[in-house]
Amino acid sequence: MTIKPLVLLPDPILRQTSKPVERVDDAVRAFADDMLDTMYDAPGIGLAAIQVGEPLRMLVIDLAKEDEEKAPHLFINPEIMSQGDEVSLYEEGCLSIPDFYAEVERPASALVHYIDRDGKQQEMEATGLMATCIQHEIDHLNGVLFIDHISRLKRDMVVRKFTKLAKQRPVIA
Ligand code: GNR
Ligand code: NI
Repeated sequence: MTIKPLVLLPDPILRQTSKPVERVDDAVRAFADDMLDTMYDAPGIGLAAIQVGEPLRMLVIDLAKEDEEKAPHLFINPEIMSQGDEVSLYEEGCLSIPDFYAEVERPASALVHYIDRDGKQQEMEATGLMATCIQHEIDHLNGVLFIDHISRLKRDMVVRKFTKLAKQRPVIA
C-alpha cells in the first residue's frame, strides 16, 4: 500500500506529454496499484500517472460508489479511436486542482483501445461518466487539464489562486 504525493497546479510537470509504456511487467503493475491506492485515498474516480510525477501513458479509473464493491480499471497506452457526435456536460474536478469544479463539454461517448494489466490489447466503448472520466485522464497524458476547456477568465482566476497557494506552501522533501 503506497500513497504517492499528488502533483498540483501550477507545477509544469502537469504540462508534460507522457511516454508510452514499453512493456507491461511487474514494476508497471506495482506502480498501477500505487496509483489506485493514491486515487482511493484522495479520494477520486480517476488518476493519470503524471499526477504522481511519472510521465507514462497509463491511468486508473474506478467509478464504483462508496457503498459498492471496488471496480478498478487500468488503461495502459490508451488511444481514442473515435468519439460520438453527441456531447455531454459534466461538472468536473481534478485531484491536481483541489476544490475547484467547472462544467466541461465533451463527446458523450468514445471508443478507446488500450492494453490491460496482462499486456493484452482491449477496447471499450465508454459512455456516461466513464466517457467523461477517460477523456479527462487521456487529456492528462497529453499535458492538458480540464481548465483548458473552460473560459479564459475562469482559468486565469484558478491558475492565479493556485500559484499564490504554491508560494505559501512549504516544499516537501
Ligand atoms: O476524481 C475526479 N473526479 C472527476 C469528476 C468529473 C470528471 C472527471 C473527474 S477525474 C477526477 C480525478 C482526476 O483528477 N483525474 O485526473
Ligand atoms: Ni485530473
